[in-house]
Amino acid sequence: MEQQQKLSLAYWEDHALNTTRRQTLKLMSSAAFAAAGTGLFAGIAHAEGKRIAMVVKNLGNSYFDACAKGATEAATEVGGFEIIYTAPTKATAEEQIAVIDALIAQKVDGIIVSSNDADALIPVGKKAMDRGIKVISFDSAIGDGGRIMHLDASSTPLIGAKQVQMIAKTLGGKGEVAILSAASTMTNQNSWIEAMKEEWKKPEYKDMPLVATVYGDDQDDKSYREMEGLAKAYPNLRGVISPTTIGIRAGAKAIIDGGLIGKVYITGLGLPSEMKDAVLKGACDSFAIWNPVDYGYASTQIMINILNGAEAGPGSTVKMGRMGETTVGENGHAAMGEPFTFDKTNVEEFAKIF
Ligand code: RAM
Repeated sequence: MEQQQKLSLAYWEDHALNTTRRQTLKLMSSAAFAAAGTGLFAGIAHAEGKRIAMVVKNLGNSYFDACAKGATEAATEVGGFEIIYTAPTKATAEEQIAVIDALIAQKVDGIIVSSNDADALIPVGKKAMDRGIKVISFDSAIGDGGRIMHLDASSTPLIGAKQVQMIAKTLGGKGEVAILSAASTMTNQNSWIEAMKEEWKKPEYKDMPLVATVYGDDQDDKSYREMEGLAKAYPNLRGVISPTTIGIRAGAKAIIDGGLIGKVYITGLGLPSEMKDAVLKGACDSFAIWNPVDYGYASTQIMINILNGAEAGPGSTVKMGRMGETTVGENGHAAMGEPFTFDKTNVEEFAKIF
């Protein structure tokens, strides 16, 4: 069985920013976590059970593999539900719609989606719901009308502001900064970038201009090349914010390979297991993320409750199992918790976990 441990609150007060009780990471043992594997896999099957599909942006992303691990944990905990973890090979709306269409044909009971395009997925989400399939989104939202509700990992203004604050701290508030995002259609990255720009309006960032925003499409090779391109196009570049686990790890590698350590620093949203080397080598001073296992778990608990008859429209309070409960706002969005910050004081410890 998976072994779970809770870090003490005191630890987090010492090592993480914005710690609250709700934020305390529920940690999985490294062995249990490794079992998530990569790519497509199905969770625990229950012959008589209901089927919940988790459709993520693309395959081969350890962040989503961790979310799927949490989904399986929730299904196992409750019993009577099977998780189908699936995604297109490329993070495009077109391929994702084809995956969802196939799930509709298979008459699954529920679909949890991290969307590659908020608007493009509304019709297929609606089609699924018209056929009695419950649809929610998590991570990257489907627009209104294409899902019952959306679970954000955390508050969007907080995630955006935190990333600007991290790079400002590293650079002492001075120097050119660029954003290396995922795909230009992705709802979550776009709303975080908007929130970053809000934070950026504050006078303390006047000597830290945003010079460019580029897109690596959540592909390692494209993100790496975009980082190389930024360094060439902006010789005075000092910082990069990458609000994607794929972008930040590829960008950090390009900084290391390009001999840019000490000249250009990257921050953003990353997995400790993928960012450990970059932090220890000095390409990244600090970065943030929530626990993706908890996130997949919380989303699946919500779906299970919906399948069991719970309301999840604006104004309702939805239950997330061991993650507590959250309230759905007028826009159909609810949030799970708050992100954690990692740096050289804690990255090695958490790299063993996710
Ligand atoms: C990547 C994906 C995902 C995002 C994380 C932070 O894995 O783009 O949607 O939430 O980064």
